[in-house]
Amino acid sequence: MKAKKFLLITVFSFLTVGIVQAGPVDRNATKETRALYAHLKKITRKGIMFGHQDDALYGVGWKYDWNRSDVKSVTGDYPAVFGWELGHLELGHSNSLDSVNFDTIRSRIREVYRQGAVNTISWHLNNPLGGTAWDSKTTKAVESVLPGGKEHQKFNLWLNRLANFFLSLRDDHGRLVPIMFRPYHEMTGGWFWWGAKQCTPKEYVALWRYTVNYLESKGVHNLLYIYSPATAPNSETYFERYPGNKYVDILGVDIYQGKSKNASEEFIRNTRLDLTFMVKAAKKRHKVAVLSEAGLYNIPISNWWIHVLWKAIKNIPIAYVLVWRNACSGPTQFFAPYPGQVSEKDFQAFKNNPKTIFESQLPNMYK
Ligand code: BMA
Repeated sequence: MKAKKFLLITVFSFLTVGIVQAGPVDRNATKETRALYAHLKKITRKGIMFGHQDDALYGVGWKYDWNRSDVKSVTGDYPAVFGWELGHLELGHSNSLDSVNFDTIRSRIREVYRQGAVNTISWHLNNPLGGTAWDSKTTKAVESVLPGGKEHQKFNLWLNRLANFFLSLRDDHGRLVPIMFRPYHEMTGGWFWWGAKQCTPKEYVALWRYTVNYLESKGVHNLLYIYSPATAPNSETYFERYPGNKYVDILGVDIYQGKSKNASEEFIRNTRLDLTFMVKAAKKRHKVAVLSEAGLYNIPISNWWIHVLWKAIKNIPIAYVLVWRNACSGPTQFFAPYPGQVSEKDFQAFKNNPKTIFESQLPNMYK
């Protein structure tokens, strides 16, 4: 009898630990956020979701039309993952650093959720010591926002604004919209004020943990946190600034194709290298791996989607790949094709690949 009881308790604790480990790091995450996390894990058996930054806001030659998207104009379907950017929200401005009104972003995020697709948010927040996210000459910015630092109070105000935005993302029933949040990205590079040349690993980890704890303390429970370094030569570099399994839900990486003669081969090699160790690490930690940003600037290679991108991710169980924005103004900058663009046909073939997932092919991600 005793032995039986012991066995039952052991099995039960084992199961509980398994369940706890498998859920989001925020133990109070909403039901829909938990469901999304479970689906992100499962979807890799079906294929890889396609994502596009700012897809529903503007594209090449247009902006703010409802129900318009360059990806949809080319393929007939929306991306499965929509990326958004919150830079300048921290300043209390009504427009983002890309001149998009935050109310517009909010309404599009709600619409994407209503349509059943997935939202992810990046944040190129200004340097607290002055200048933009790219103002990275100082090594004191991260230290300045941590407890005891001279910009700590200001930073709390910035985090309050961020928390309020996340808490304002609600569906028609008042339920919070789940978001994959990707703060302080590309920290292995040296171009942002939170980068590897700008702060110590200890400071970076403190910044990350402070942010997660702060948002949770404000009642924000609709986030999955993505850790997303820039291309890393190995797993040691990748994990050098890792905030820990209790603070990260998704392992991401940002990899762009460069301009060298063998850039396509290099892109395929680097991407497969990083994704392979990430997928292994994610499995061990009960987490998810994604290619959080990727792309070829202005896509001059007509068969890039099938011959380069697909080769870089094929047979690797990542939940999604997201390409960067198609800017409507300023110097031309696009990472997804638009009607007439040289890679249009190839992108249609990429869409028709049974292993890529666009919006209409998604299961219900929130149940
Ligand atoms: C960068 C560029 C910038 C933009 C920023 C945030 O990579 O696209 O033009 O302001 O992302 O969206």
